[in-house]
Amino acid sequence: MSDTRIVHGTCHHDCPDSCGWQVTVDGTGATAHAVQLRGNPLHPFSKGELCPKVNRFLDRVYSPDRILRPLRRIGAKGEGRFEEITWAEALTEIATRFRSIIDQHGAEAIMPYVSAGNQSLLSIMFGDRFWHHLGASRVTGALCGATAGAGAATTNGTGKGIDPSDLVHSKLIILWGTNTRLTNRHLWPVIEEARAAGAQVIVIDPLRTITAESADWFLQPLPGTDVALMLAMMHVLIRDDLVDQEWVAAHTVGFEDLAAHVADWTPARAAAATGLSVADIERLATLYGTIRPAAIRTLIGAEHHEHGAMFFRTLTCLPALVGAWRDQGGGYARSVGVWSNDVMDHAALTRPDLLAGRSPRELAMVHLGRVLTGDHDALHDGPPVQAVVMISVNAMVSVPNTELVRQGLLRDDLFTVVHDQFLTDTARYADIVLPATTQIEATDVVTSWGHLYLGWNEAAIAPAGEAVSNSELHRRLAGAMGFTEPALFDDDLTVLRATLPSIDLDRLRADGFTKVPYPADGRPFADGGFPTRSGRVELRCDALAALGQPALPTYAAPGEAAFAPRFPFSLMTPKVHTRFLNSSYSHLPKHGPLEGGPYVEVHADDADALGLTDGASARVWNDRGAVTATVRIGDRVRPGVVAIPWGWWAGQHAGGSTQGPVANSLTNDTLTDWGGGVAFWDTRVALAPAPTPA
Ligand SMILES: Nc1nc2c(c(=O)[nH]1)N[C@H]1C(S)=C(S)[C@@H](COP(=O)(O)OP(=O)(O)OC[C@H]3O[C@@H](n4cnc5c(=O)[nH]c(N)nc54)[C@H](O)[C@@H]3O)O[C@H]1N2
Ligand SMILES: Nc1nc2c(c(=O)[nH]1)N[C@H]1C(S)=C(S)[C@@H](COP(=O)(O)OP(=O)(O)OC[C@H]3O[C@@H](n4cnc5c(=O)[nH]c(N)nc54)[C@H](O)[C@@H]3O)O[C@H]1N2
Ligand code: SF4
Ligand SMILES: [Mo]
Repeated sequence: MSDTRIVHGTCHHDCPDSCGWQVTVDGTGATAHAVQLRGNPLHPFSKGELCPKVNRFLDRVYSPDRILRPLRRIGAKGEGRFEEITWAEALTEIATRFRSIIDQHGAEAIMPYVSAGNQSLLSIMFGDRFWHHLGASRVTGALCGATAGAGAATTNGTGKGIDPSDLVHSKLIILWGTNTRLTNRHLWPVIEEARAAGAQVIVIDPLRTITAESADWFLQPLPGTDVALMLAMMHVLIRDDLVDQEWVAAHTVGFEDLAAHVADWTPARAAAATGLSVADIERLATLYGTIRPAAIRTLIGAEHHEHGAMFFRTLTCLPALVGAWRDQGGGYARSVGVWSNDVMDHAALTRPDLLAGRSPRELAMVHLGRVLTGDHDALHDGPPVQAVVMISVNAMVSVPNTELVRQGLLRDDLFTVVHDQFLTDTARYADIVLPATTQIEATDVVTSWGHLYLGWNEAAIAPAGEAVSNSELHRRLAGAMGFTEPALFDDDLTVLRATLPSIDLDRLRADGFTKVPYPADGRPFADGGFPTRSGRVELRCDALAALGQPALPTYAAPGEAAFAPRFPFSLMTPKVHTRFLNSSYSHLPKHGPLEGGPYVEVHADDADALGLTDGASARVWNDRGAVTATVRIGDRVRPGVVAIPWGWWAGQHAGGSTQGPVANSLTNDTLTDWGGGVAFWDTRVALAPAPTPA
């Protein structure tokens, strides 16, 4: 039909694949209706395929549960009773509360809390302008990625690594703490292609994931012990003369110190720490020292530990020792989002100059619960947080130590605003809920962390109801506050032009994607050139002293291990479900119900010892909280380790209360060693058969 159009877009989810899509739209203007959304076959990475989450994206867009108008709470916090109000009323109420908080406590008593529910540029960062101008507390660190980047940057001076698509050239691929087939599915064909050409694929993960099941070889260390494994690999590489001495001499510092340091890291010592066999450790090191090109692929999972940065700091020493960077398809491949920084003017987007010389207090993103409950250390002795504005985050499902967050959100004197598409577990605690657009309702640009293409996202339909994009939200907040600073009101295209000065936006808009600069020979560090202080790979990094960290890669057990006598099991809370993306989708009818329901996976030996049977109910608890879940006996976990897949909302758990606990009610909110991430997966629990309900 003549008024059917195809509109190009890019998936906004916090997912490395940043797939290109095409929306088929009937009609124009306010009545335009999206009738189909499918992969863009021309997209160089996703090649026309989406995933089981986003294949049903239009069900999300047109869900009867979308929030379409601003809401004001009329019930108790958490209860979920709201009345619809106008935008004018909502904005007036927010501005009035903000002004009175600023008068009494200063602007630092206001905390913006923004995560990557939409990782498009404007969505995630334009708002910084408003918060800077307001002088609100700044939020540091992240639930995701900050620790991995910071750890790698210690060794290499940058988070930059090789283009994952170049794994097609590798002969050895180590998937270390990444579940490629689930979390990065469009990379899997690349790995299969390498394998068809003779590559070996090794997976190292405490969980037997679907990726582990597809590997040539699977190694299952105990959670959080990989640094010991890496140190023993170094020991073997040095002992057996498998080090690329020429490359090491030219492009690293500290080799002699490292060699002395790992001299007593024998495979036997690492075997005791990791639960792996000496033979496996020897074999892994030998394969890594003898096969070229050798790539280590990792993403985020392994950063979620107290010593998460040390994992990445140590891991990035390995490619240097064997000179893996020499080869296309050799080296370290993690987030390539850093390459798009080369075309981005970050300051033009976020405008730190709007701080006007002020330096507002910094609050750790990870410590949301501690901050909201008035912990003085977490508040850095500054004013209590009196208002929190949550954007693109479902904190009551995604943030560690959820019960502490709940305590905070229940505070009568806390003013909470949530901007989302749905009445999430978090939105239930809001005083004001504001409706957010979906990705097909707003124009933006997406940088990818799994490939080298920037993606254009054109609005395909008008916003549903009175929903607004994140950028429009911040323009409205600025208006309501009576601000006159022009930068707070810039329109989307103006901001995108300033942010991507070297990119031809008209061309990007027409094509849908464009590649960011990357060395043509695929060997970014073949001849060194690392942006560290020494200009070399820092096997010894003296700058770490300033962070209270050892200069050489060092293994330490997590603090939580001290609880082992009371809480004998190590708890993993992984992404497992193919139909979920983080906290999103579990509440939708074609997603949650098809994934079965929350469960706890237990090894048969432990289940026997505890009297747990498959399909029965178990209570899992620690000092932070308790969760009841169905027992699944299986071999995905080692004895001593249990796993509760994450992403379910409270109401989907036993008991069905929307204010009940979730997996993160149990998790550890300790900050990572550096980088400001979370030790989700250094969590100890106990479990027992659940009492049968009366
Ligand atoms: N136990 C445990 N916890 C974890 C993890 C784990 O593995 N285990 N993983 C962690 C990781 S890696 C991450 S990234 C976080 C993710 O945690 P979250 O950031 O909470 O996750 P998402 O579900 O991606 O997105 C959050 C919300 O953003 C909303 N949203 C989507 N688009 C927009 C938009 O354009 N505007 C607005 N305002 N809202 C929008 C969605 O509706 C959704 O409710 O969770 C972390 N938490
Ligand atoms: N289907 C689906 N895809 C997703 C997401 C989703 O929720 N669902 N989330 C998206 C997001 S936000 C992100 S950040 C990425 C994450 O992508 P990945 O990092 O690949 O995924 P994770 O499942 O968080 O972690 C990967 C693996 O790390 C392992 N791991 C944990 N601790 C350790 C350890 O100590 N040592 C080792 N060796 N491994 C460890 C976990 O068991 C897990 O299998 O995925 C994205 N893609
Ligand atoms: S969630 Fe990931 S795999 Fe699915 S469409 Fe979006 S970018 Fe692609
Ligand atoms: Mo993430």
